[in-house]
Amino acid sequence: MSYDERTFVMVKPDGVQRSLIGEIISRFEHRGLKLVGAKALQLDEELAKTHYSEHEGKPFFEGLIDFITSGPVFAMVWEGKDATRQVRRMVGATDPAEAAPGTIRGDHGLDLGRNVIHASDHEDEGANEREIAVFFDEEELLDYEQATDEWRY
Ligand code: RTP
Ligand code: MG
Repeated sequence: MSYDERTFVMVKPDGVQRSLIGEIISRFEHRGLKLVGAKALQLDEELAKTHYSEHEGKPFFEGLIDFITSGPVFAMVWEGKDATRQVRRMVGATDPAEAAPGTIRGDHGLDLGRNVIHASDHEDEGANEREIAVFFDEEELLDYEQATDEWRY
């Protein structure tokens, strides 16, 4: 298992409007993951459709694109042991109404269409690397040691 696996995370427009960026960053920091890239941006329709291309043609697709382009998002790359799977566990089930309390969605939402955060799917092989490449150039990502690394692993 790789200790420097990277995964893509994005606070959705509802999370930005509800001032949850700091709360979400704190959770990943406390878990022991390392932030290697971050930026605030406004998705246009083209970028939104590229990001969610797997859902093209589904009944919720147009609504999803409208929502994700409705305001700024906060995109991040987090690094650590088993990062993709561990972040998804922390994010919780897709529908916040079903997400376990203690997860980000389970603690911060009630509605499927307003679920605060996106994270790469660990069951979709390579989704993390593909999504990172959609949002970040390689030179925007950091490779650095933290003095506390040896206290994590
Ligand atoms: P995400 O990609 O946003 O992290 O969410 P996810 O993996 O948990 O769920 P996914 O199946 O990839 O769905 C993407 C987003 O589409 C909306 N959705 N609506 N109305 C519906 O049946 C439905 N299903 C999915 C959700 O906002 C979900 O996050
Ligand atoms: Mg998904």
